[in-house]
Amino acid sequence: MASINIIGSNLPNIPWQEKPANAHEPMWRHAQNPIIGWNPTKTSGRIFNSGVVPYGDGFAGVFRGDRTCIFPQLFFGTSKDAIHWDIEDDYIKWVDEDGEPYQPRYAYDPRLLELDGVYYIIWCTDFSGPALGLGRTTDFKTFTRLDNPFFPFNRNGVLFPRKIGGNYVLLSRPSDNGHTPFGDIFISESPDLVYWGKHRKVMSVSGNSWWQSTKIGAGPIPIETDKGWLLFYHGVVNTCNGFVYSFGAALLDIDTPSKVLLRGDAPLISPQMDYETTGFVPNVCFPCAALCDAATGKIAVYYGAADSTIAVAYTTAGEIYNWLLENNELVEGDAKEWK
Ligand code: BMA
Repeated sequence: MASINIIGSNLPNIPWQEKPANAHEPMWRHAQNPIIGWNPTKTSGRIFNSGVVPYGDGFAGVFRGDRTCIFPQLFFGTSKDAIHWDIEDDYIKWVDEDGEPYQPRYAYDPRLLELDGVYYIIWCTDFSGPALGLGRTTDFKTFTRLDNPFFPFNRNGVLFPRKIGGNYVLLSRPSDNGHTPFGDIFISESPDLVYWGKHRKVMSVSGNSWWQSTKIGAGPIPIETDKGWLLFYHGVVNTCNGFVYSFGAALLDIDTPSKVLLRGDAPLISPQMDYETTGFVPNVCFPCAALCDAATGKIAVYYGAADSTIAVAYTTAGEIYNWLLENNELVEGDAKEWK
């Protein structure tokens, strides 16, 4: 087994279940999935694609909640064990930097991270069509919305958890105004979270591994390791019956993350459990968050299942790294820097 180490904090209270003795795959599901089921709050029929972080002596989350009218907003929640969540009934009310109300018309698929003592949230918002929304909080009480980083259309904004080469770095997927039958992962840099540039392409869809042949998008915040940035990302195939969302993994260069070092040819999790194949949108496994423990290499990935519930899957950095080494399928061009 080749070794790999997570660079970051220890998280001894990470939710965890050991790999089942009969499991062959590098990732295994939480046995009591989904951890957040249907109708979890008074105002949200479905909570799914969401962000979680360690916070205080427990955990905090920013959740995508589709309200009974379906229009999604973001909701705040807390947990002692990152499995059982207490989610507020009322959605997050955003203010601008002057403290004036600045509410997105809709908000979905949040990613949440801590960077230099500030919690950032990036989501898909309405900016004359789907675009990236960006906000921050230090206490999960006041949520300040910043200027939209990009013009429409764009989804799946994912910030790196530290500056690289002095700049903030963001993955995203330019899209269209609808359900987007295309999509590659791009990267951009900013000195101040306001002005963005140095755009590069990171990864393209694959013509060979069909699970990721229609579109791909970054998932949880990339995990720093001594071998590179570990990225979980979703991949989509268009079938006779519509899109199927799975997720896999790649390893990006630590100093130049537009370079792909390894990319798995197969999905790690693909819809097969009832809660993944049946729901509001069937056949969707959509990861938006991961918790990891540097001391042990344990990783818990949070994913939305069938746009209806939240599920968790477990792995370790070592499992994924060795699987990537054995199942590496760099798509033509991925290994170079696309300028
Ligand atoms: C994408 C996003 C996700 C959703 C997925 C499957 O375009 O809207 O929120 O999980 O479609 O419906």
